[in-house]
This record gives sequence, structure tokens and C-alpha cells, in this order.
Amino acid sequence: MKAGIVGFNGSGKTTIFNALTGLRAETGPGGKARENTGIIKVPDSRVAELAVQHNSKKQVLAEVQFLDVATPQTGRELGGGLPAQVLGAMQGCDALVVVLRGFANPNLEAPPQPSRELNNFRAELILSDLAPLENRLERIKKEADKARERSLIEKCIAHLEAERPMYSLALNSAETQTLSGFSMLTSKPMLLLLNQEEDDFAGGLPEDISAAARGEGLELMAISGKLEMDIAGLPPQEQQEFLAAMDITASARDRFVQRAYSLLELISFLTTGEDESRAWPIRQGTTALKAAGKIHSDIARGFIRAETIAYEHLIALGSEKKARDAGKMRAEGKEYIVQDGDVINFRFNV
Ligand SMILES: Nc1nc2c(ncn2[C@@H]2O[C@H](COP(=O)(O)OP(=O)(O)OP(=O)(O)O)[C@@H](O)[C@H]2O)c(=O)[nH]1
Ligand SMILES: [Mg+2]
Repeated sequence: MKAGIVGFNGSGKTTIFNALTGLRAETGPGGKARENTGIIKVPDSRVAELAVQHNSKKQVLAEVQFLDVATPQTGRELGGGLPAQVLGAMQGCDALVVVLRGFANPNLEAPPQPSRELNNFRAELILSDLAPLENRLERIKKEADKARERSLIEKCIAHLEAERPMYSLALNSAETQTLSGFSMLTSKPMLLLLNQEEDDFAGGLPEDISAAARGEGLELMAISGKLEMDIAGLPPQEQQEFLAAMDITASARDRFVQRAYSLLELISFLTTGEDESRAWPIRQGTTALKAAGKIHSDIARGFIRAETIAYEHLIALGSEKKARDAGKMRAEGKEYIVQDGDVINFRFNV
């Protein structure tokens, strides 16, 4: 599962990438040649709680991959077009985190104009989605057996030309299937991240950008990239002290990672025992059989049942045995749709 950190030149993508991953990729005008990738662990206090209850030797958190998509300066104006390589990198992502610049960047002339940036960025994505649809339409316009595809593509083009993103177009599953090969950028889940100075937080989110996000039906979060990067660069002990001194319990980083996780439509099921307590990332709607396969193909092959206790019940009742006695352990079959926080013990036989 991969989330792309995207946005216009100098919006603070690499800074935020560093804050998330704890890596030290080069920021500023010199650092734009490369793409950076990093893995982040998704904070989940349930893993630690389970580890205490079960005396686990090890704790393992779910992981998500982040890609920092460098945007070379392509024009004087904001949004002077996004180069093919940037668009291609975004296409390979499962979700997009769009960084909007809300701070004065000394390397750029333009003052921060985040809502304009949002508009322009989204226009770029729409343009990029239109081109292959138009090509395809041209190619199949005379083919008698392609009438259905043609009308679908025409519907999409009309929608995009009205400057609306694909995610706001209702499609049935056959239509979604037909369009999947285009991997359209505006059909990807998107989270807006306003990168602003810490001093600006007191004022709350600026009204114009909040309204723009609401209008788009998108989630918007503010972050101070630079501050978060500095926090992430401290040793763990000092991070705690720093956050305590600022009277906050978790950095924006943790909140952001959790939001990005749900943006990717990910949930976690949990396993626990003396060896380890662990969170496993799966897509919403994953069956018990598929979830078993995430752990090991043998467990899926020899699947018997998934002994499942909701995390809250397990913690409240104190042990697996007590949960079982209280009737809170369910024996689920292969087709069971796994829920976030299910603590599962897979029974299998190979
Ligand atoms: N004051 C302030 N400066 C920031 C903040 N976030 C990033 N910067 C600075 O803005 C400049 C650009 O940040 P980068 O993280 O390199 O931006 P980018 O989006 O990766 O830039 P490109 O990859 O070139 O498109 C750097 O000098 C950062 O130190 C912030 O929250 N506040
Ligand atoms: Mg960068």
C-alpha cells in the first residue's frame, strides 16, 4: 500500500516526508532531483496493550509506504503544468496526500495561496485524466461492439470537462472495472495537508481553504512540516519531553499517519501471543481467508476457522479464556469480513 506525497514545487513535501519517516532527505531547492520512499509504522496503542496482557516478547506495528514525488519547477506561475514523470509516479500510488503551501517560502516569489494551489493542482489532475480517455474514444469511435464503452467514456469526459473529479462520479462495478486500466488520478482517495507555520495554528484553518475542501468533499488537515520534521529528528526520549513541554500528547505526525491509513481504506486486525503482538494491515472488506494469507500462505491453505475476539472485549475481560467463557470468542469461517480490531487466532491444518 503506497501513499504519494504530492503537490506543487516548494510546498514542503520532502519536509513532511522526513517528518513522517524520520529520514533526512534533502529539502529545499537542491533536493528536488530524487524521489524518496520510506516506510512508516502506524501508531496503534492496542498492540502495546495486547503485549502487556500476553507478555509478548515483541511488538510489531502495521506499515505503510510513502513516496515523496519531487516536483521540478515547471513554470513561473503556480501550476505551470506537471511533467509526465510526476504524473506517472502519482499513478503508481494508491492514495494521494496533496501538500498545499501555507507558509512564505523564501525561494519562491509567490506568497502562499493554498486554495488557489488546490484549484490548480486539481485542474492538472483532471487534464491528465482526460487525455487517455479522449485517445481511447477516438480509437473506438467506429467499432460497433464498443458502444457501451463509448458511452461510459463519454460520460466520464463530460464529468471531467465540468471540472469534476472522477471520485465524485457514481459508477457500478462493471464500469469501474472497464476504467481500471486508465488508473485515473482523480479517482484516487485524496487528503489535503495545509503546511503552515506553527504560529498560524492558533487562528484555526483559514476559511477559504476549509470551504474549498468542504466543497470538494475532501478531508483537510493542517500540519507544520518544519516543526514536525524537527521533532522527528530528536531522539525518542527528547521527543516525548518536547511534546509534553508543548502540552500535546501526540505530534500531528501520529494523527496524520492514522488519517492516511484510513484514507488508504486500511484497517488492522491483531494477533497476540507470547512471541509477539502485532497489527496487520488489510483493506476494508477483506475476508478471513485472505487475512490468513497475509500471515502465511500455509495458514490460508489449511484454513479451518478464525477464532475472533474484538479487541475491546479481550482487554476488558482480561484473557482469551475469560473472553471465551463470556461467549465473546466467535468462530468465523473463510468468508467472514474481518473488522478493525479483531484479535484473531487462525486454526489451520496443513
Ligand atoms: N517556514 C517553514 N518552512 C518550511 C515548512 N515546510 C517546509 N519549509 C521549507 O520550504 C522549503 C521547501 O521545502 P521542501 O520540503 O523541500 O519542499 P518540496 O515540496 O519537497 O519541494 P520540491 O521537491 O522542490 O517540489 C525548504 O526550505 C523547507 O525548509 C514550514 O512548515 N515552515
Ligand atoms: Mg522535495
